[in-house]
Amino acid sequence: MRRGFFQLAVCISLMLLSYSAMAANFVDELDGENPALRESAGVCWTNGHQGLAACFNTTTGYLKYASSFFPAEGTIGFYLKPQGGYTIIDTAGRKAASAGDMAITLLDSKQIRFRVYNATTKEWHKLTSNSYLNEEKWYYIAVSYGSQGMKLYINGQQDGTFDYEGDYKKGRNINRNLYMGDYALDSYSDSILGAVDVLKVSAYQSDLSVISAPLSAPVPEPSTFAAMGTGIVSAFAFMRRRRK
Ligand SMILES: [Ca+2]
Repeated sequence: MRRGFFQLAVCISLMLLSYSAMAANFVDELDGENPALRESAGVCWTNGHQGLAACFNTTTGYLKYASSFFPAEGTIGFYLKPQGGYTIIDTAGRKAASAGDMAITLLDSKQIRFRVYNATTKEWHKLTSNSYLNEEKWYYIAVSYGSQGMKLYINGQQDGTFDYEGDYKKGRNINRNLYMGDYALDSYSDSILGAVDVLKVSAYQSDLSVISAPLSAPVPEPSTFAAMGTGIVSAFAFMRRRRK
């Protein structure tokens, strides 16, 4: 009896420990200007997935986060309502890549591409979504990177095919700032167009608390119920896949 209680206590402690280890270590709700958190230029604010969202209606708008927000390995997630443009997140800028720099972009085909640069082979490791996104619809995008390799998730489901996988190299430039929208330091203006909401960053790879964000939206729109249904179906599909 006492031994059983002890085992239960150990079990609960381990669960709590693993839960705290899974917690995302940085969340930006993107509910408006916040100079203490990040710099902003040319960004508008609109009704978001949760509260407000950052909107990008020119190719020069950006939000800039200090390099401390960009872990050497981990998971990054955010809601995206895509309309066009190119750069969603960039740490290097065009033609200035070095080890570990990464970018998340929206292709003309409305596929998501996640790239990490290998300075040894001078190649970008490119992982491109098999899903094609629709405009005016919210998606939850997450990427994981580090020693376990690169992974891409759309609405909680792993997605993507490598155009070039090669020898993935862990690590990054410690001093790289993280830009959302246009990378302001290069000579290109190529921000995504559309809206981004709730940026989550975790120093843990494949962090479930970042990958499996709920799709339910508090914004009362008829399409919300369809999105919730899709989210629930996705969650079940995800759980079924996890069990295998
Ligand atoms: Ca928000």
